[in-house]
Amino acid sequence: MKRLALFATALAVASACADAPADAPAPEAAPTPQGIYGTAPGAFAGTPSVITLRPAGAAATELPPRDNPRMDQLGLAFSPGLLVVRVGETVTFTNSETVTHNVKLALSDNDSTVMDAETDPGGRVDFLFDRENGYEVTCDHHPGMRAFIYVSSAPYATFAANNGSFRITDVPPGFYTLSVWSVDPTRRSERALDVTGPSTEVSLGPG
Ligand SMILES: [Cu+2]
Repeated sequence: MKRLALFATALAVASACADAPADAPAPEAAPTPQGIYGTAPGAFAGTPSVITLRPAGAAATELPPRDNPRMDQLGLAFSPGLLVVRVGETVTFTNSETVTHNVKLALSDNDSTVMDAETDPGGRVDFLFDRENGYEVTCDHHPGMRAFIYVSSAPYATFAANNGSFRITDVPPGFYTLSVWSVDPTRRSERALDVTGPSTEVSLGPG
């Protein structure tokens, strides 16, 4: 009798293993990204898309003041190579090496030059950005030196990765307008976005 009972128990266990995968530990799921994330059109001519988010409606978002953003010239390169600036901010361009550089700022949309200044070794030049747009940054002396600045009036703005993926964090729930800006005007778009929780996925198309 005892042997039979043992056998029955073993059978029950075997069958439980075979048809009850719910007991097996679930494979490790990737954590859901926090914030607003997704894909936008990829980089165009080497410049990634810019994603901006502004509250829909009249309520303006107060942005805390911050120190002037800075872009340095070092090692025959601009650093950082991509910079987001708020409308009304002044950017300080510095030259941290022993060769003379130049900072030329041109509006991305029509290539008009808004600043063209020499930066001596150890020197600096400031520029106040009062107009929302993309700006090509180059140095007359070194054609390989390039950077890009996007000036935004939105409280949230970020460059996407070259493949278009992006993420914006710390966005309170509410109604927003999400915009994609690209050097290529045909890739620009705008859509309404209702943020209801800590994680919102958005597909803005390959463009
Ligand atoms: Cu230079």
